[in-house]
Amino acid sequence: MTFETPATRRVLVARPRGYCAGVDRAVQAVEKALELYGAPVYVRKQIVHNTHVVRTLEKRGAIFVEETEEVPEGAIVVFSAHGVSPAVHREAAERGLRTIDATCPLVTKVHNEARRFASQDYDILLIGHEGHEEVEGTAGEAPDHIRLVDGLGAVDTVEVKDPDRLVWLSQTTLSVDETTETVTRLKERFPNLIDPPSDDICYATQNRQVAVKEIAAEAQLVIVVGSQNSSNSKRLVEVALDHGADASHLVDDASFIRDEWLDGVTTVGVTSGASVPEDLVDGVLAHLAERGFADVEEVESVQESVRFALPHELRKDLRAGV
Ligand code: 0O3
Ligand code: SF4
Repeated sequence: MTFETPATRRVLVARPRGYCAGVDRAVQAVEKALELYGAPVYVRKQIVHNTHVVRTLEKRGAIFVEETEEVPEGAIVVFSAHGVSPAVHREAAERGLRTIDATCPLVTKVHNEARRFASQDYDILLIGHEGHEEVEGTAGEAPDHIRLVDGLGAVDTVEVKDPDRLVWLSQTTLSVDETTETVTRLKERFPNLIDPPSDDICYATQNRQVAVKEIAAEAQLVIVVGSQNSSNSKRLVEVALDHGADASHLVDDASFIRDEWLDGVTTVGVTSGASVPEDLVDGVLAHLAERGFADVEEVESVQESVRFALPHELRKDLRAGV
């Protein structure tokens, strides 16, 4: 097959993109656990929402399960980056499992906020997606106090105990703009609603959205690398479409790119979600280069330097040379 290659065909790659500090830590936690204790290491739910990451870890000996009851008594289980409710910790303890908690520290921060506000008898409006693991984990910290607000549509229907003792919190991977709008509408309905002490939408989510806005303004097509169940990756597609891209698609890897998407396109934007290994982006760039998009420019909008230490359970055993 031959492809038309006008000199103007170019690719703008967003930076920052790909792995955030919480994902890096969680994936490393499984890798280190496999090195330290040997296979199998059980992981409750996908460690991060990326099919390639899960497949790669499976090949190394990780076994992914839905619930802790599937883990043999006494075995090691890693909790995913999205966090778990206290009930899951209790179940694991009852079964005598050895746990490694790979919950991102920025998700743990939201759990702590939920517990604190609940202990002060606030009702908590948790903005997030129903059924998402992070929302289930956070809601499990204070089930009697948390009311889920899944998008703008829920603003008018959510019920609260006391509208004057009300705070909002959110999932870490939402659209910043959409959440701002949801909060504005919630405040119209509940004027005494208070804000969380700090942003719950994390630095990585925010930065990837800022970066994709920049490339979307100049690209007709924005390709977002990420899996279909990755909330933050899906938000990047929406943000790209809202900020100038004519089309945007979420792809697990280069094999999902359809040639017709490139028809008439001169500038393609490329970015990736926080759970996406960089080699998948490299594959997309190679695929585009074969189709005449060899002029690649990286557009950096924010510099990132956040790093998190490995879960303490692992650090202890690494220090002891287990
Ligand atoms: O929460 P989301 O579906 O975006 O999850 P991913 O794709 O695994 O990305 C990492 C985010 C996370 C672990 C929770 O903030
Ligand atoms: Fe943590 Fe944010 Fe990454 Fe989620 S997206 S794992 S909250 S750094």
